[in-house]
Amino acid sequence: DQIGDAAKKLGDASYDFAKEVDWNNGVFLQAPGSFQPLKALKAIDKMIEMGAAADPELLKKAADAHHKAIGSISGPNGVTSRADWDAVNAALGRVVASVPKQKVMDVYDAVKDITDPKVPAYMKSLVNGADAEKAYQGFLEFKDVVAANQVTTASAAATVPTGDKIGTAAKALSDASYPFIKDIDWLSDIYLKPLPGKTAPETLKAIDKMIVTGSKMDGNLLKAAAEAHHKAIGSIDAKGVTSPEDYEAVNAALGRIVASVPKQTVMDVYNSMAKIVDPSVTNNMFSKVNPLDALSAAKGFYTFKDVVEAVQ
Ligand code: CLA
Ligand code: PID
Ligand code: PID
Ligand code: PID
Ligand code: PID
Ligand code: PID
Ligand code: PID
Repeated sequence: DQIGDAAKKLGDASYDFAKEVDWNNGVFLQAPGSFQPLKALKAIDKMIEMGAAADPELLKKAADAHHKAIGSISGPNGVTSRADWDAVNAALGRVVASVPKQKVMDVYDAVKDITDPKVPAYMKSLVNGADAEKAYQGFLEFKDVVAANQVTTASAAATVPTGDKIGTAAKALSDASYPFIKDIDWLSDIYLKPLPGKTAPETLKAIDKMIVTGSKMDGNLLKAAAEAHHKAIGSIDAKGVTSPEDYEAVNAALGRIVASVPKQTVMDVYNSMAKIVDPSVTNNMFSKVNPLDALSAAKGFYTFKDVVEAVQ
């Protein structure tokens, strides 16, 4: 297709740049400017809306391309192979083309809003500037091909199951865990702190398991889960906490996407996360909330998971 061909040209223009970026640099965990959680949540909300509008099959293929690319990483900078670099660009170009232009621009504008204008120049200073310029020229040509292949209307909303066992169980889980949700400091910057003692390549292994899981999930249910998060963001209070109803809808939606993949796939995520999250991190989270609320939430979760497993 045209986007695939254009991605090869983009690769010619951008792979030198890709090799010079230190993908393992911890700086990419930081906010790209001053820390503004509510504004950052707005930017993420725009990404969620774009993800919900994207073609689920193309999202799956993009996830597969990322998984494959992780498998061909070499060298200290963590760069993938030239062929996989091109394949990721092609897959993302197709995802972008599957949503109306305005949804893409909304992400761009919201990210710009939380990005200090000095950040791009700083990023450029870490690589060969001429190669960054060459990559950008390549991107500008690529985006014209994407625009020429872009849809003009958004896809239909997801179909949301009703009256199912997971929906009923989500009500009980949400009643048991909403007090815990209200105890959590959602606007803290602690969630952007590095995981103690873990390197980027180690962390990427766990993310890879999530990518593999996401690719196997039912596309309609994933879309529904993204829509539920978007709605929940719309009802947050000043402390970032969503309404009880929207929280319940998120739990139901996540229970359904978990049930749409084999148990072992879910356990692979859990086990890989357990390898990188030191118990001190979990204990620290626990120390900041009312312990009775956390225990009630945990009890609710362990009951909920049996319902999910029975449907899985
Ligand atoms: Mg989410 C999970 C935040 C968007 C899909 N997500 C999580 C949690 C964290 C979070 C609260 C990971 C850390 C953790 O396990 O804490 N997500 C979060 C934010 C946003 C977002 C702030 C921004 C909008 N997510 C989002 C989108 C999607 C997902 C758009 C795609 C549709 N997210 C997704 C999945 C999962 C998460 C599939 C998880 O599996 C993970 C999670 O919650 O695992 C348990 C603990 C969890 C909480 C504090 C909240 C849930 C409370 C439960 C139901 C009860 C509590 C149990 C117990 C006390 C703690 C967990 C025990 C542990 C051993 C499992
Ligand atoms: C400017 C001035 C003009 C010239 C110009 C110009 C530049 C415009 C630009 C630009 C626009 C632009 C856009 C970019 C957009 C990036 C979008 C990223 C989206 C990320 C998403 C993430 C996600 C997920 C995911 C799916 C999940 C939801 C999420 C489900 C269902 C200024 C040059 C034209 C770069 C969507 C993918 C996992 C949130 O206009 O004169 O330069 O760049 O998890 O959804 O699972
Ligand atoms: C524009 C203007 C509108 C019209 C429009 C428009 C276009 C927007 C577009 C577009 C946005 C867009 C984005 C693309 C992004 C591609 C990103 C590629 C990333 C590849 C990576 C590969 C890798 C790895 C990996 C992880 C490793 C690092 C690597 C570590 C820690 C402008 C059309 C709407 C194409 C990251 C995965 C293995 C490097 O908006 O008018 O057209 O395209 O090895 O991580 O090692
Ligand atoms: C300039 C002037 C214009 C021309 C121009 C120009 C240059 C702009 C540039 C540039 C922008 C730019 C951006 C770059 C962005 C790279 C982003 C990389 C992200 C990597 C991540 C990696 C990671 C992980 C991971 C998970 C870990 C955290 C991490 C935990 C909990 C100035 C040329 C356009 C290079 C996210 C995945 C392992 C961080 O605009 O005229 O030149 O470069 O380790 O999670 O640990
Ligand atoms: C233990 C001991 C027993 C008792 C027990 C026990 C506990 C087990 C547990 C537990 C398992 C468990 C699992 C959890 C799994 C969480 C999975 C999260 C997945 C996240 C994903 C993220 C993503 C995306 C997304 C889609 C994108 C890709 C991504 C596309 C196509 C120990 C109690 C049984 C919590 C998949 C969603 C946006 C990466 O066994 O005695 O306690 O918890 O962006 O894909 O866009
Ligand atoms: C288990 C054991 C196996 C069998 C199995 C199994 C089950 C795994 C499961 C499961 C995992 C799972 C995960 C669920 C997670 C739910 C998370 C809910 C999060 C809700 C949020 C709501 C909100 C917001 C929002 C953003 C705001 C904050 C809030 C900010 C900055 C165990 C079946 C495989 C259900 C985050 C979105 C508005 C609070 O593995 O043997 O069954 O379920 O307002 O952000 O303000
Ligand atoms: C313990 C002992 C057992 C019993 C038990 C127990 C407790 C475990 C616990 C607990 C785990 C736990 C986890 C919590 C996790 C909260 C996660 C919140 C994530 C929030 C995010 C928010 C954000 C943003 C956002 C984007 C911004 C950055 C942020 C930028 C660029 C010990 C009870 C089971 C509470 C990610 C989205 C706005 C950070 O196990 O016997 O009690 O709690 O602002 O992006 O700025």
